[in-house]
Amino acid sequence: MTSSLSTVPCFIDGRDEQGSTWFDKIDPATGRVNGRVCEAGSELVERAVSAARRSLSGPWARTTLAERAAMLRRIADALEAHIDEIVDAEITDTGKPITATRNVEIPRAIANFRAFADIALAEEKADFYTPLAGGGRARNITVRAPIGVIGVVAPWNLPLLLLTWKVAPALVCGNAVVVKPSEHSPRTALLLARIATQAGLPEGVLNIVQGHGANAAGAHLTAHPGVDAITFTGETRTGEAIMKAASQGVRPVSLELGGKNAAVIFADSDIDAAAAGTVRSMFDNCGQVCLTTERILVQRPIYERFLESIVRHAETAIRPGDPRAQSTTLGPAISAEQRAKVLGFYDRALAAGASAVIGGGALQMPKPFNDGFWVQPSVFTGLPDDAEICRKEVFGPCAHVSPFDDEDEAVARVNASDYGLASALWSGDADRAERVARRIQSGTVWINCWRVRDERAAFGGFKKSGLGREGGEWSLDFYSELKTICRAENA
Ligand code: NAD
Ligand code: 6OD
Repeated sequence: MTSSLSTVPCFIDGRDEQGSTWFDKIDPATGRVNGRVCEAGSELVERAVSAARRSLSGPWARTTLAERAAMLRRIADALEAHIDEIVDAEITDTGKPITATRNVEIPRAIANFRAFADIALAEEKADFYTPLAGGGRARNITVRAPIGVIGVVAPWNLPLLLLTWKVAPALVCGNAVVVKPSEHSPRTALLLARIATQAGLPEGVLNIVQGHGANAAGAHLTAHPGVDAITFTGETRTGEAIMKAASQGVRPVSLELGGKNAAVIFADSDIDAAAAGTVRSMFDNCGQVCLTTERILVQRPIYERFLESIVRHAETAIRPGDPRAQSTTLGPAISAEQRAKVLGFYDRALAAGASAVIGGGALQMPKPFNDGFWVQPSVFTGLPDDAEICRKEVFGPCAHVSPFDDEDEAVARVNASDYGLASALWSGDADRAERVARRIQSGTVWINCWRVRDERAAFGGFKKSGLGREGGEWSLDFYSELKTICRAENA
């Protein structure tokens, strides 16, 4: 496959499509332009939605579940055959370190296709008989029907992983899809569509419209009446706009939104393991994971020891550098705006009286990375829970640490948030950890671990962290309509 990815077109009806408007793509690691991306206007979005609609009366509409599951497996195999190119494209867009991208993120993005093939095939269908008054019986079977055209609006932080998490279940349910990747991470979506088409996915079943969100490609797609359901991952404020758009035509919407995730470290925990896990949960992907820990509550007797352990682990874990070097563990923020946003939080926290235990500012890098969007991983202490940095999502590599005294206080403080996406509890007492986990208002609670993910588990958020659940059968529920077929049979 030739991929001149210095220009990134849309992909519609089985082929690359170029519009007349383009924007520059900036390499976050260097701050330099590294490509041009097509900005889809309403006309290209219209063509993509029409192509998706047409594909639903072609061969794709006649596929069986087993055939679609086999198609997903072929796509996974084909992606694997192109993994180096995909990894390179993801790094070119985001500046992520190669080790995590090559060993975790892209393999997990590919695994989504196999996982949802398995999940859909394993599902039991309801099949039962109803006795009829005049004798005989009726057989009821409940089957899944595709919804139609699914609009997927995706973020930049885990571009291919979060995109295939939606595209794979949508396809296995028999839908056609139009994806709007983030303007910051257009390349791997294009590669996915090209590779899936080469692997045999019929034309028009998977379309990519590139471009921006508000008043642009994202808004055109979500407003388009030919889109039957919308699934979105991104900021809570954008989620509100998407929900408004979905209300036109009363269309189903799934929202995976922001978080202000807490870690609670009990005095009976393994301090070293808790500190190592918490450092990872703060700084992986430069803190740009919706599940990132941004609030840490430490039980008072171990507060100082835990802070010391965090500093020790951070010293060895944080290795900023060339994203393509095997030793690098920290990449840049995604954009100049994101860096400015993160540094603004740091500055206001320090001005409000916070102490920076580590970091607290911009990260100066040597050439050729000196103009990239680097920030220091940072740990703050000393502020009350109503301080901005303890309440608002930063989406950067930082957290605020404070002490707590007992279980009730920890639960109340974790739950006193507008968000409820994920939490992590660290404790040596399994009963206590599970008791606390049940009281915490978040979609996922990890105990003595962080971001252990299984595609079969329900995933989503309480409160402003989202609407609905995806993962396992919950994804199938969103991407299909349940239909009961009831047939009378003679006695
Ligand atoms: P974002 O909301 O700025 O953008 C996400 C996508 O929405 C992009 O493709 C963007 O172009 C598009 N968009 C923006 N405005 C739009 C509009 N008015 N109409 C249609 N589309 C629009 O989010 P982001 O900055 O890309 O991602 C970071 C945010 O996403 C953080 O808040 C993070 O917590 C959240 N996130 C949540 C999850 C989750 O699973 N809950 C996962 C990843 C990221
Ligand atoms: O790891 C995953 O499967 C997942 N859905 C992560 C979401 C991260 C949000 O940024």
